[in-house]
Amino acid sequence: MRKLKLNGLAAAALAGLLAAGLPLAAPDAAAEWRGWNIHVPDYPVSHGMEDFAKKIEERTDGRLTAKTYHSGVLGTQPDAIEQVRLGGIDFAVFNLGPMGQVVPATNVVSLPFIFKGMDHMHRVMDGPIGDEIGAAMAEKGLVPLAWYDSGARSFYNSQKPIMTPDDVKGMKVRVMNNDLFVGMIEAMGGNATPMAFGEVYQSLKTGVIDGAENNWPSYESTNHFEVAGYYSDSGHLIIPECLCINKGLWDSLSAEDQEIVRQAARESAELQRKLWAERAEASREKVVAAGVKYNDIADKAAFQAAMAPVYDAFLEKNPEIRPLVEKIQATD
Ligand code: GTR
Repeated sequence: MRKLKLNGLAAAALAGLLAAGLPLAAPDAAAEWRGWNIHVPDYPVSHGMEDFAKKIEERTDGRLTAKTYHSGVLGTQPDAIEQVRLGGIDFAVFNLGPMGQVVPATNVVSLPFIFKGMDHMHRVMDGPIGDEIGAAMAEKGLVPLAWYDSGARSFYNSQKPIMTPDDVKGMKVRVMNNDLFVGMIEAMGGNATPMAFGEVYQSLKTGVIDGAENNWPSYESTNHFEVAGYYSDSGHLIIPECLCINKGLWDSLSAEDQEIVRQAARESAELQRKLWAERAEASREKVVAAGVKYNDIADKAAFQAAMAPVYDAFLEKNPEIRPLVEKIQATD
C-alpha cells in the first residue's frame, strides 16, 4: 500500500480523491498514475504534463495511463515532493527551488545569478551536470525524466520600484521553502517569509507581506500583479523544473516502457520550453497593459555583490557541493 503522509488541505484534498474511489496500491504501473501540478490548467507546465500523459497512453496502447491534478489540489510543493518520494503521488513537475531541502545537490541551481541566462542553464542541465543533479535526486526516490523551463525570477511588491539591493531593506518578502532563499533576502536586509505558493495572493492583498519574486507567467497566472503592481527585473534566479516520477514505479517498468516514458517526457519538455518562451512574452505584455509599473535593472552587479555572502554561507555548510558550483561557473 502507498504510505500517505499529508496534512491540512493536502489531506483533505486526498481524502476527496479516496472518496472518489481512486486506488492506493503502489508501485502499480497498471493503475492510473496521479500527477501533481501546482499551476492552473492553462500554463506551459500544465500543457507539457498533459502532452506527456497523452503520449504514454497512446504509445503503450493504454497499458499505462496518467492523469494530472492541476492547481495544487494534491497539496503544497514541499508536501508533494515527499509524496512522490513515498509513492503517494506518482509523478510531478517540481521547481528545483524547494527540492534543495530534500536533495542538497539541487541547491546549486538555486544560487542567485549562478546561470548567465536561459541558454547557459540549458547547456548545464542538458549535459553531464544535469545528469549529476538528476542522479542525486534519484538517490532520494525521485527520478527526473526531463527538465522544464521556469524563466528568470524577479522581485515584485506593492510599494515601490526596486532599483538597488538597498530598496529591499525592511521589506517583507515571500520566498519558496528553502533556507537558501531566506539567506538571499536577509543578505539585502529584507525580512524573508517562506510561504506556500497558494497563500501569496491573499498575503499580498492583506499586507502580511510586501512582495515576492517570480517569473512573468507565474506573476500573471496567479493575479499577483493585481495586488503587487511594481515588477523590477532583477532576474536573480533561473531555476529549472523537473518532470519526475517515483523511483519504485520507475524501477517496476520494463526497459521498453521506460524508453517510451522517457521519450514522451523529453518531447513534452520540448513543447513546454516552446510554450514557455511564448507565455513569458504574453504574460509580460498582459500585466504591463493592466498597469503594472515595470523597471529594468540593466546593471545587476550591485545585486550580485549583495548576494556574495549567500554563496559563502552555502559553501561553508555544503563543502561537498563546491565542485558542482565550480563546474557550472566554468561552463560557457
Ligand atoms: C513558480 C514555479 C512553481 C512554484 C512557484 C513558487 O515559478 O513554477 O513550481 O515553485 O513558482 O514560487 O512557489
